Amino acid sequence: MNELILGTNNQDKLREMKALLRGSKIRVRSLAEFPGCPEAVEDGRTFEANARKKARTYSLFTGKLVLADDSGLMVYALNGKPGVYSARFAGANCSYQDNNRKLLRLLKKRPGLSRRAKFVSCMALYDRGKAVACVKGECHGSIAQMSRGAHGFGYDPVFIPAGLKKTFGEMISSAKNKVSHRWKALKKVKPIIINYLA
Ligand code: ITT
Repeated sequence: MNELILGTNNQDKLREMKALLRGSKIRVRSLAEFPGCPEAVEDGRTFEANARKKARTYSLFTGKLVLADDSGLMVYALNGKPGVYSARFAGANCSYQDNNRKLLRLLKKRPGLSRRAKFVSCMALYDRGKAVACVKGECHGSIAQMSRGAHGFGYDPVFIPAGLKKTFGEMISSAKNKVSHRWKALKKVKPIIINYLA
């Protein structure tokens, strides 16, 4: 029973969540081990609504304890966009690169302070359709003038965490995982998972 299903279809997020849970006694499984699992429709207006929807859908289907993450980038000068639309900012089926290009274009010629942004990760923990917990982690920073680095995924090559000079794309995964929004959310939810499974 000591197992947790990571409720994401995004392989990059899955890799990070697995790395962040390494060393704990929790037995981690992925959605890929549950063929036929329906994909949750992300139509919520907040990260929390979407995270809860994913966790509820996947925990009902698997009959297990599920941790789902809904995350994205919020740029202050763009009134919080791309926000919950982070994955499809440049349109349906767009690539990470398309999203980054669109973002850099929208912020073109904007000086330092108006490039402030934050990454948000909202994690919902549900057991067989019932809510157990919902937590949020944030990482503040700014948008670089151009894409830099090939590590990570998504908006990592254009995001510089506050107090640092490199983009997440220029940092190895262990360095990103020490300051990221996902790490902050997992730090909050990990003791809850351990306690729940005990
Ligand atoms: P699931 O719903 O199956 O988990 P998804 O990719 O649709 O997969 P989200 O709706 O939460 O997940 O969208 C997250 C998007 O936000 C992701 O595709 C990236 O573009 C961006 N994002 C989130 N966390 C990020 C991170 O740590 N680094 C870079 N980009 C990130």
